[in-house]
Amino acid sequence: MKEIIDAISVAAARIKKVIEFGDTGYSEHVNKTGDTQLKLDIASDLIIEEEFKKVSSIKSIISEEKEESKLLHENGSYIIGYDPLDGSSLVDVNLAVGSIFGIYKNGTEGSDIVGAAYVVYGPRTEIVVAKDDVRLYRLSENGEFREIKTIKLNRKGKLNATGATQKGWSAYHKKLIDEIFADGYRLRYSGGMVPDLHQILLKGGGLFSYPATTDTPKGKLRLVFEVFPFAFVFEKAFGAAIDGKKRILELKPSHIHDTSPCFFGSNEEIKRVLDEYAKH
Ligand code: P6P
Repeated sequence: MKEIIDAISVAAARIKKVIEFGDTGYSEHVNKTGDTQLKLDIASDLIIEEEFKKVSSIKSIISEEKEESKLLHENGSYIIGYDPLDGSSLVDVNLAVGSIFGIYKNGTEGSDIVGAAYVVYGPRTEIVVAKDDVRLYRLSENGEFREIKTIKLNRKGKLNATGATQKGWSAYHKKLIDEIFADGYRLRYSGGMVPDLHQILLKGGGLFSYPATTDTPKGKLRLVFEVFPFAFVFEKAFGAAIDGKKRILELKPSHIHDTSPCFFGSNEEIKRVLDEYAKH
């Protein structure tokens, strides 16, 4: 898997430059999920595909920006599901964005994931890699990614990242969120999944929620490219990830662009979600 992470590192350094100096305008294309693609989305996707084509262990790639899966190497062992530039619309207000990678074998169900990585393009460019544990790497002046530390979540945290339009929340979801804030948790939400989850991981824990809502009854975040990879990261960092009722990694998408309600966090906060959602 090292060769895949090395390819992600090369792609990340290239995408960083495109973000800093590239055209943040909209293309005339719309992706499978119905999002109008930014030129940055397309440029990032092309860079990642170029770098993955050099890795013979990658059998196929599934990108959020592509309609279908793409075969790269017939004899490869891994399938990579990725979101090349998540939250790209935040670039033009100069907020952090990210790339998300799920590394799968034999399929793209939750149980098929064997590794995950994400890149944060912020004041610094960092990569987090999850395999047996979760490690943070930072881009240094010489262009290399240097290992900084292993990431572990506390049993209980202090941050509450509350996704989705609040007027679409169920009454019990709003009750849960209000009770967590009443216990002194602080709101930390930028609208970028990668920096929002990265902050919870690095600040010791808390809860990120993107629930089912009246306008997104199946949630908004995509299982193969976003939710499974972060579920893998949080579980390897001694936290948890659920859809409100069960482990995210037990889910089996019927289509590569399927979405799910999702909750990522420290074990105590995830238990609060399970307890409240079990009543409904
Ligand atoms: P909302 C960005 O568009 C994204 O896909 C994720 O990065 C982020 O967590 C979510 O949508 C934000 O959605 O509805 O809270 O603005």
